[in-house]
Amino acid sequence: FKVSRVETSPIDGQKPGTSGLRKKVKVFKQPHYLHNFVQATFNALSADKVRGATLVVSGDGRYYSKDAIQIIIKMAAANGVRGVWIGQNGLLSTPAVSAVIRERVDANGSKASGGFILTASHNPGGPNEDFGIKYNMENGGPAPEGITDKIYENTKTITEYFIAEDLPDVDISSIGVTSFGGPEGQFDVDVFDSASDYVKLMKSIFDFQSIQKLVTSPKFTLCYDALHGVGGAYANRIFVEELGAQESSLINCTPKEDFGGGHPDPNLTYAKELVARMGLDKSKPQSDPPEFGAAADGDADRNMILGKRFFVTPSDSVAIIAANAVEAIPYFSSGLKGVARSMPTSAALDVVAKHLNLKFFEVPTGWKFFGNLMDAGMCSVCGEESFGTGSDHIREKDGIWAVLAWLSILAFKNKDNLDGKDLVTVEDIVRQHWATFGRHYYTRYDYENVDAGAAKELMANLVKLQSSLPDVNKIIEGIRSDVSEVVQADEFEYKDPVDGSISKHQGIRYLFKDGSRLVFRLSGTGSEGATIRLYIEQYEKDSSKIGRESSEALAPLVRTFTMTSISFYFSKFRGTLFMITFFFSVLTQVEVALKLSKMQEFTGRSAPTVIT
Ligand code: VG1
Ligand code: CO
Repeated sequence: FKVSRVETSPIDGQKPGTSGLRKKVKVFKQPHYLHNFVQATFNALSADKVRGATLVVSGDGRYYSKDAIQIIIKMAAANGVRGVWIGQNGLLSTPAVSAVIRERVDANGSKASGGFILTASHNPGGPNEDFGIKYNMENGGPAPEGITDKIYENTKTITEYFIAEDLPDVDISSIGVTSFGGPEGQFDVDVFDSASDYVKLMKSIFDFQSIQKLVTSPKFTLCYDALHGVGGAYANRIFVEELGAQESSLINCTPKEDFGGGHPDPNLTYAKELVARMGLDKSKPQSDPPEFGAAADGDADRNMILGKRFFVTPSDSVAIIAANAVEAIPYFSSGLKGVARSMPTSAALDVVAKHLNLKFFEVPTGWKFFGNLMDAGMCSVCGEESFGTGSDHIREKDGIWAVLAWLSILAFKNKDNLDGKDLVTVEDIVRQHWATFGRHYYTRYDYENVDAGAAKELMANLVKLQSSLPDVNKIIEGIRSDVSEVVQADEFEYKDPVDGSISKHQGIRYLFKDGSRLVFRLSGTGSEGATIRLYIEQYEKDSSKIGRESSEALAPLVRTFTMTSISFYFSKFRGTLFMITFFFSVLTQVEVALKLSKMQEFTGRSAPTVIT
């Protein structure tokens, strides 16, 4: 092949967000759009990570992935890359990319020095929906801010890119190596099985035999919902072939370019079919729901964990995994090096860390901040409130890992119960955890696609308020007198303990004397307008009060809702038991938060778009 130099000019708005560049497919299809970003990435890396290097390119299989893969192959060839590895049909989950970068060695003995992940994660896919791209480094983790800033700078000054226009499209549907000759020698495209490296890694972490005993026990049933994302490419191999689950345990496990028209986000709003099967939808009563349920997002790095008629909050999930890891998961048998959570995630993990005397870190939102801690051997288990959980086995959050972690805990707690005694259920495990460590009531309100200018003003106003705590407390007292006092209010700033780098403006915090927190953040993963996230948390140690509904417990921070919001929720969520439960929580509103932030004044919204 020949190398063509193509003249181009900068395109606005190519700033990578929390997890890469995410835009509508239509935006990505504009001339030079993807090309500029890929070349800007190559130019941001040191030359040895490009020339002569091996790169992974794959993703969740969403619409436009196949075209993007062919473009990136041609650009990699033209930029002197030696080999590109592609998961069959372009499919690799985000955690599998991380695993492949870290673990895979090809027939020439080469390892990858990084990779492009093609996904917009939990955002819908299809011609009118989202596409995304991000670069992961040699450690298998997302590029740190130093690199993503450089990529963005490059997109603002780019004048040219390189591409092997005459390189034929490579058949990525069949496994095998295709070689081409270029000006700098041989160039290989290696199409390999999407699952085998990942499955091998999982088998080295967990005790598959004991999980299999649980899964095949007649007393135990499970349901896994991949929401038509790439998780489906792993679910059959792991849950059915390796662990002996019935095929009927898997739903929506065929990866689709448009996720079947759905929203591949594993929460109680979007994972409808699973939520119904687990007996959490009152309009569809189930006589005997499965013992265990889980769902994944488009790229299978997120997870939702459910028990029979029971929801496990992601903040609790990571705390419970950390509390049980050493006993239940062989990979951790010699102890945890430390644990970490993102700032808006509830402090359930903090309490476990304290009890177990573990190193603990609070980092900004986004997985890239955990990577440095893990590389330095300071952190084993970490998680985010946004349904992300993982460990230092890779450098991404890992949806299937989280499911296997929960199955390991269930298998361990039930090792003597499989014939005879009653099973210890998911709900039992969570309630026991609350009884030991206390409970963090938690909820998140998202205001999606609001006017970007208004969102900025709202945030600026909250920051301005922070200059005087007495004033803040006066305002809050005017809103409600039964809320405890704000003792600290700031914008979260993080100094990386490993490399000393500083990340500013990572969310606005209001910390109350009784341990409650209100956090406000702007999302960095949306593709249109702005999304304001409001996180509300309250800690309860009194064991007589840990069994309440979130709504009841959060009441001092909340109040009666306006009629418009009530009818909104009623029409949107009518029918599900969970939503009925939440209906009570929305009958009360996050009054302090909303009045303090002047949410409705700034955004014109009387209700959030999604509650998790
Ligand atoms: C969201 C979540 C964050 C997560 C990120 C990427 O970011 O809040 O916790 O790490 O998505 O997850 P933001 O900036 O929109 O709040 V994924 O599964 O979309 O890669
Ligand atoms: Co994701």
